[in-house]
Amino acid sequence: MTLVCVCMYFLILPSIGDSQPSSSPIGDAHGVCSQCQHSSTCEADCGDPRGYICKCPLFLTGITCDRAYIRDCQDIFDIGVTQSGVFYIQPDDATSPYQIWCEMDTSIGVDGGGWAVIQRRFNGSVDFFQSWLLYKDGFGNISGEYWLGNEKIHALTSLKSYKLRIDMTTWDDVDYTITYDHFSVGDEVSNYRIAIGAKVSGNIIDSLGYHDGVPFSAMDVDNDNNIGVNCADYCRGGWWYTQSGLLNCFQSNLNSEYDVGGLRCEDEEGIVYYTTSPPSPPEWICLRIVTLKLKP
Ligand SMILES: [Ca+2]
Repeated sequence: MTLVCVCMYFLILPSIGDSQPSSSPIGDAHGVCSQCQHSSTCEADCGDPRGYICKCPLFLTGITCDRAYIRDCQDIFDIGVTQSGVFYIQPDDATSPYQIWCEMDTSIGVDGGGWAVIQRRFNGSVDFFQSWLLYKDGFGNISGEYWLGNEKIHALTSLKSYKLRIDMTTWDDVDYTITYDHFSVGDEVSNYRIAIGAKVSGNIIDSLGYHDGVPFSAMDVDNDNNIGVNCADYCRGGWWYTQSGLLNCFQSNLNSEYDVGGLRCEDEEGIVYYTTSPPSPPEWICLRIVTLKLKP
């Protein structure tokens, strides 16, 4: 009897949250290739009992490419990868691998390379006024604008202590940066409560510390302490909104709606970051580009 070994090559480019087995119409029809996961490629192999093998992308392993053996972008940087791009990682607390943009640019000095990007915005192509569930799972495009997802951020920051760096560019093309010595996000039971350390460097004041210890809120889940107002709905984003005294909802609102041209900046709408601390009168910058990234 002649063994006929028929498999199709295919490649699926997944979006955020992709953890389902890859599939192809022909593969599914014959039960072939159905176990290859993530963006692995199925290849005919008559020496394998399944008749095929899954060829894994970089850093994925297992016969179905179901897990990653790299935990964060620093691990990738440490083995000599210096090109920024999309990679699979799997922190210890993550149930499956996920994709993330690793920024390997060393031009920013001793801190360059090994940064795991958890949020990136630069052209307004992705709507950030989203539900709790989407903020939980993540949304957008890993090669473009995205929110990594609170579950994935929690898994990553449970691994070890991470620094947070925020890079910002205004509509007037002024660059700002700030680095904190610690950043972590709790689990869903804590409502993804944020913990922010101290500012260690940068050319702008700390306006994220105001949100330290605060649970996350989204358009459909109000965890802020502003009675009668859902800050996430009112301020058009998903963030660690809070109220302190007469201050309202935020000192930074980096997941708010993308305000092209900063036209609503005067009304503190759009992606906003305060440049003054209470009790000084509020002044703020409105942003065209913002990135949040983590490094051990
Ligand atoms: Ca409220």
